[in-house]
Amino acid sequence: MSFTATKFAHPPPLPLTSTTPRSNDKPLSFSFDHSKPTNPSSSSSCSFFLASTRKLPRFNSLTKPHAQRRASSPPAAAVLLEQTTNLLITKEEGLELYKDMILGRAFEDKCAEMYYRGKMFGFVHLYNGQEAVSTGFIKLLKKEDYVVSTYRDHVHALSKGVPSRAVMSELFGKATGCCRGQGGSMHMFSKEHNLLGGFAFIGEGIPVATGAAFSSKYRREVLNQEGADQVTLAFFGDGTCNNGQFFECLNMAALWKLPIVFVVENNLWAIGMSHLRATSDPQIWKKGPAFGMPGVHVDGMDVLKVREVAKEAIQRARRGEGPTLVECETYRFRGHSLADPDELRDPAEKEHYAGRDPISALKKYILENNLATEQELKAIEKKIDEVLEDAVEFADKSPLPPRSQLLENVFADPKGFGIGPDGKYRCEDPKFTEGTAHV
Ligand SMILES: Cc1ncc(C[n+]2csc(CCOP(=O)(O)OP(=O)(O)O)c2C)c(N)n1
Ligand SMILES: [Mg+2]
Repeated sequence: MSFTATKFAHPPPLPLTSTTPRSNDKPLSFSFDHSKPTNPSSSSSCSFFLASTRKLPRFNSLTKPHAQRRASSPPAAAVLLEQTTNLLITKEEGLELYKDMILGRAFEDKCAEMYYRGKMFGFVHLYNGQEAVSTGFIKLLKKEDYVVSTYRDHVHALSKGVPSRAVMSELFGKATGCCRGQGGSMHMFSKEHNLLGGFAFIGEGIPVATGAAFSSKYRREVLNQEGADQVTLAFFGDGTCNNGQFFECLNMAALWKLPIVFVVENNLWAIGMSHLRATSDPQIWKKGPAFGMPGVHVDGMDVLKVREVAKEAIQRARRGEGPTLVECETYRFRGHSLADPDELRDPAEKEHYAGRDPISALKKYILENNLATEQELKAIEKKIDEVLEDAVEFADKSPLPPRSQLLENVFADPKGFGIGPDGKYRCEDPKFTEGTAHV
């Protein structure tokens, strides 16, 4: 069986790509078959797909085992990747993945320590448990490619190459941070690394990512810039998939065949709301085919499987074949934010996923396949510890931003508000922070 997207009776004019085929002009290049999964990720996923231990008697169909639900539901346009017989990675690749995942995990642990020591303020959302997604996708990118994240963004920034020093300093609110201390935990940004944020409002980054993908396509096809083959990755959570911006952007991305991958990090929870309770059809990947793009489900606790799916989706985007929706089933090991006591999730569920720790799984794979020795892995861990000690020391010693920075990047014309007729920043007035200055 092959999936062919329905053709529009009257396709709307496409301003950019009159010479290139529409995404729905030919069948998608992925193969799919519901009855016979061909992808290792998908076949093994049946045993744990949406493996929340939460039981919701009101929604009987959700409490059925996944395989049963699958058999009874009408065939949807599931898109499974072609079988890859060889999942092996080279030693260099294995060590690169391991290093990145250890960096992500250790950075977040250090971050928690510093938060509780009072070194950073505001909400801080950690990524522990989800490392296979960031590493599996971002390590395949070129520097020119774009990444758009959410408030759970530290590790995406690190995987994209933003130095630990710059991320830690940003968390400390220091002038040496990647946003000069003005963004904080939820707004990591780096022009140099094409990290387009860090967004606190859920779903807010998806249109930004779609716009970035549109810009690459526009520069390549309209402005004839040959090098403009950037792929954009948009990361967001399961809860965010019930937000309208998600649907609008899937539509535009498929319509214009944009070079983007929508990466859903389905950790089964949106703060304290279970995904199974909040979503009419919890299988998010199905929304891809509904818009005429492939939708793929992958075990997000297995970096090699994520990488396999990511490779195809990224290459597909770079080849000009359009967007892909990838649902990575993952789990966050800590509360929603560091302010969350995490009392709502079932301990059995937490334990289930703790047993599937993506870092331990990669370590096992590396050792069992003799890609590296225990000592080599330990050396990486030690090196990362040193990098993080250095990052903390650097952040701690860095200066706070000057008060004059307070209103920068807030108004297009700072003279209208931030700078008075005397040429001085209003915020330099001591009364400014008391709220009594005349502005
Ligand atoms: C537009 C908007 N509405 C509500 C919120 C409050 N909020 C913060 S996080 C969150 C849950 C998001 O869950 P999910 O998308 O699954 O991401 P996760 O935190 O699990 O990574 C909500 C509703 C918000 N930040 N923005
Ligand atoms: Mg979530």
